[in-house]
Amino acid sequence: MKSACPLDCYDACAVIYEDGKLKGDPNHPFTKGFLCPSLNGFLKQDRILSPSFNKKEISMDEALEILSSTLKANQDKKSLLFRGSGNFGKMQDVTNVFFEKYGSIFTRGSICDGAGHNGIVQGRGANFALPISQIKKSEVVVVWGRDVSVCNSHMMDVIKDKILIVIDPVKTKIAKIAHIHLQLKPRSDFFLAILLARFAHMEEMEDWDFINEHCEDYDYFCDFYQGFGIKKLIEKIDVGVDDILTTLMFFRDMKVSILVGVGVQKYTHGSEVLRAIDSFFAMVGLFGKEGCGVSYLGDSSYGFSNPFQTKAKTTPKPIVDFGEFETVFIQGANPISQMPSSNKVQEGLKKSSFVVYFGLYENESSKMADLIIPAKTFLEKEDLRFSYGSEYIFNMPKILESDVGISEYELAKYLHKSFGYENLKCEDEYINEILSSNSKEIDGYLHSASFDGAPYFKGFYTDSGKFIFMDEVCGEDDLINDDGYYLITSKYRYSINSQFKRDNYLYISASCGFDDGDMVEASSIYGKKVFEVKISEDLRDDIVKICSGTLGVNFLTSFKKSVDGDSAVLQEVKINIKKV
Ligand SMILES: Nc1nc2c(c(=O)[nH]1)N[C@H]1C(S)=C(S)[C@@H](COP(=O)(O)OP(=O)(O)OC[C@H]3O[C@@H](n4cnc5c(=O)[nH]c(N)nc54)[C@H](O)[C@@H]3O)O[C@H]1N2
Ligand SMILES: Nc1nc2c(c(=O)[nH]1)N[C@H]1C(S)=C(S)[C@@H](COP(=O)(O)OP(=O)(O)OC[C@H]3O[C@@H](n4cnc5c(=O)[nH]c(N)nc54)[C@H](O)[C@@H]3O)O[C@H]1N2
Ligand code: SF4
Ligand SMILES: [Mo]
Repeated sequence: MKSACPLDCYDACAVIYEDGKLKGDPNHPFTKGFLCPSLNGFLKQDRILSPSFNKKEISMDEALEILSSTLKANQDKKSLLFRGSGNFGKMQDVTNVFFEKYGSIFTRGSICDGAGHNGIVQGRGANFALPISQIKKSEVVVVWGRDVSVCNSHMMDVIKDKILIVIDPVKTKIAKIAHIHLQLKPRSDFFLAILLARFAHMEEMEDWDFINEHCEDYDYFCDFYQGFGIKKLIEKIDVGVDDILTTLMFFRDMKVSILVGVGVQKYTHGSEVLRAIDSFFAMVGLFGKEGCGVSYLGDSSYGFSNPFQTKAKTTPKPIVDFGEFETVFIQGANPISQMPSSNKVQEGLKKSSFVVYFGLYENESSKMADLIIPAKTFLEKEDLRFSYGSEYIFNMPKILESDVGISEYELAKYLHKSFGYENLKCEDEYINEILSSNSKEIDGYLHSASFDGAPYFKGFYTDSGKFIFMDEVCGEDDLINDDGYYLITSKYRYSINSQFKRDNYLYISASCGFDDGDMVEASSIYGKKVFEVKISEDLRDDIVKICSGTLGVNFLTSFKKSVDGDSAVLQEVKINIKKV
């Protein structure tokens, strides 16, 4: 039977479950039958088999009764619904319906892509990814702060024969095969975008027809970028000017796509980085043209009906203070590992009197929970999913029966009944409502109907229908001048964040004086942790890299949020290292 990978990933692979095995669907036009190590190992992964309360195994009926009675007893106290992205299915959101009625606080913003998304929406009005069909038409592909070979592996096949430019402080696998690799200083992408705009102006590359017809405030943007001195910009970026000028020349008369990842925006001014990249791209008139565009993690649900939208009160996700809440309901998340500033998260959760963990696997967060409720896997429940990296959407029917766990829908339904709230709609009704609101079938696969030709070819989604250039930057001065290494914390090939096989190492360049196998204490102003060193030839000598999901990495990261977008600031920190 056909389904889709439920994991939080650009690719959203089409999957077939057959003879007890998961296989890629060979006919899918983008993912073509190949699955990555994470999903290939999915069925072998040890999962939580039974609920438990205060470390004692209990039945699901008992767990639900404890959940409901404790929620009732605590209803006049503050409670938090904390959701992660362990499963990307839309039906994860159904618990919103109960917790809104119950009066819980929800989180807003993101520990992932929120800053960049915000910057895009400010300029374009809506954040669309480029459909794969458009990227195929590009002549030049700029991979900017995205580790395509690790996080978006099916894209490799689409772009391998293009002119490739990679902008990344790390020599990633794709950087090694690129025509140009701008191995810039971390956190300098904003300056690079401004420098590209300055050089484009000097080279008279403005597309005046596009600017006059489709954009607002170009004069302000022009004054803004002219305010940055070229010499200072080059110093901040720290790559050769010839490569930057060659990169710029590809934007003249060629079809260019820029694939931007979350790497560029894990900073206080993360929103402005995307706004600056977009502003440069609009200036040279490439939005809305065939084979051209800036593609980030797109708003995949744009245009779809959302029956789970709530008006609940919210608190910014990256700096949520768990200790303020008597009850914390954690769903599909591992906040102790994945939230920035693990010390704060741990302290907070210790203070809460009732922590519920609703997930598939044991991890740091389940260990701190009073009540553990196992979830069902994507094969055991009805769902559908969108993709933030392509135009495809998928039905994910229930394929297997299992005695283990409970689905998000069944849990929400139980709580509704137990609290005497109005019944939820049937599961199928929700799924059909969402699917029928904005999908179309092409050659046997579902697409989001919002993708019709090149995004923005009919204009932008702002009130005026025009692109709005940037003219200021906030948070750019939060530059860290402290001593130490920049922290790069990106993704690992064999895990999806903290799920599956997690990495263990701190990677550093050989020129920094450490050896493979050294045990080092890495410290920042937020915390410290011991890691084993692995030497990497792919890094600049001013950075250390520790992957997402590595035990303890977020003891080093900041308790801050981006100026716009309420997003995590995972990389704005300097790290000191000493051997232990
Ligand atoms: N295998 C695997 N795939 C995944 C995931 C996973 O954990 N494992 N996670 C999924 C999730 S949740 C997401 S959000 C996506 C994210 O996928 P990506 O957008 O690729 O995110 P990251 O790996 O965090 O960072 C991407 C790149 O940014 C670079 N980078 C870091 N700092 C900077 C900087 O200041 N400037 C520039 N230009 N580059 C910088 C890093 O070196 C890295 O190569 O991947 C998804 N796919
Ligand atoms: N240092 C550092 N920190 C990071 C990042 C980084 O690059 N570096 N990346 C950030 C990003 S981009 C993201 S998206 C976040 C991710 O952070 P989280 O959303 O917390 O992601 P995971 O670590 O994947 O944990 C997901 C949990 O979901 C549970 N789960 C899986 N499937 C289901 C299901 O069907 N139902 C339920 N109820 N639970 C399920 C699993 O038990 C798993 O433990 O981390 C962020 N944190
Ligand atoms: S994690 Fe990504 S690449 Fe791997 S199977 Fe799922 S969608 Fe495909
Ligand atoms: Mo993410």
